[in-house]
Amino acid sequence: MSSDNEYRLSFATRSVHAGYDCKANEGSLNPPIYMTSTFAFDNVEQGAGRFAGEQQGHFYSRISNPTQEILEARLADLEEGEAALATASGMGAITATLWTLVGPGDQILVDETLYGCTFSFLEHGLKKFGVDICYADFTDHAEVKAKLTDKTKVVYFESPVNPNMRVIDIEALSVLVKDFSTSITVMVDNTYCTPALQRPLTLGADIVVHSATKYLGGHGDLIAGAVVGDADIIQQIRLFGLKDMTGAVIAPMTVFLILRGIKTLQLRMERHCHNAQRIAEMLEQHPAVDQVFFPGLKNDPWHQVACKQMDGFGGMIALELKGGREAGVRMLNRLKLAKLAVSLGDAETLIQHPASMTHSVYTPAERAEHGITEGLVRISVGLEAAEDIIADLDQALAG
Ligand code: 3LM
Repeated sequence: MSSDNEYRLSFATRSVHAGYDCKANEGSLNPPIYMTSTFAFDNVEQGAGRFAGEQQGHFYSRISNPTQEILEARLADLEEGEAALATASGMGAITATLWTLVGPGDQILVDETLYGCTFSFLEHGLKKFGVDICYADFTDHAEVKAKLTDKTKVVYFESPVNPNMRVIDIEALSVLVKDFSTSITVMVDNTYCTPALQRPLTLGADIVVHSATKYLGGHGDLIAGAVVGDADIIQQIRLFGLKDMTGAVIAPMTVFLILRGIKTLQLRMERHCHNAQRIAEMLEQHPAVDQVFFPGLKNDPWHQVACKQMDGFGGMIALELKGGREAGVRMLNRLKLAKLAVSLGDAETLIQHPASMTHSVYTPAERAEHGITEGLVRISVGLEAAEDIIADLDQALAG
């Protein structure tokens, strides 16, 4: 079904149909998996034309592949962007994009808290190549404004932020940056929300990146990523960041699994949101819990911003126990149903300790500076019955 009908189909419908026409594929309800590295040309002229970008058509699967093309069309549609690029991992998406956008002497302004490997890529990777990495608290707009310079090429953040659940006002930030300079690219990591809950491009951002390993795939059985934005920049990322710099190419079978996952994205996100709300409310009342970080709670500092830009509060919760790190470790070691594991967005509830796991690439001093406390516990609320997750957390907290 075409996604550019004049009548705009709903998100749930587009999640099932966008980008794929079964009539063009022998009626096959699900897309064919093109397991091929290369594509045969009719003649030299055609091959040369494809290499030169003068003729449409695939020529090598490091650049494009028909199965991948379907996922890219679906993601572009759901994020309301012009084009998308699927990659081998979320880090593949982030690195391919940043390698394309910046060079020596440029500055990237980022929020003070980032997923651990994103921080590591900037701090231990791009910095080595002469890119200046500057941090600001993106919930403080005056600070962001003060740190923009004529060297700033990219403004980058996650919302909600992994792992501490701050929520950054995407629209206000984008306006602020564009007022300073329209040539700065605003890049948002939308992994925690997915387009089912938040569409940064409609709020003024230029590029969205994803770890598709998480909610988009949704079943914990793959590693993948994606970038969405204007067609010309996506083409640049495909032909440089992906083709030449990272080679982070997604496999056709992985693409198939993500397309399957996305069909149930909205349904799953509704359940994740519902479960997380109940669990956050339970934790808020629990005597062993010091603080719960979840934007769906009325007294969460980011509740209003979240109401403005998100269609649901998501499935991620962070908390701090009264006994700090020691109490957190004790609780994690007592879990029975929830799995002690990194990653997020799976059917299974996953709980982890950011300071020693996902954010362990930060030194303790860097964690303190970047707003990641040592006792923080992160929950990716799964699709199990909320009461069963609550019972497990209750027994673990009783220890
Ligand atoms: C994690 N996160 O448990 P991949 N952007 C965000 C992410 O959370 C992640 C990536 C990008 C986790 C992975 S930690 C070893 C496990 C907001 C990944 C990177 O390359 O697909 O893993 O995405 O928080």
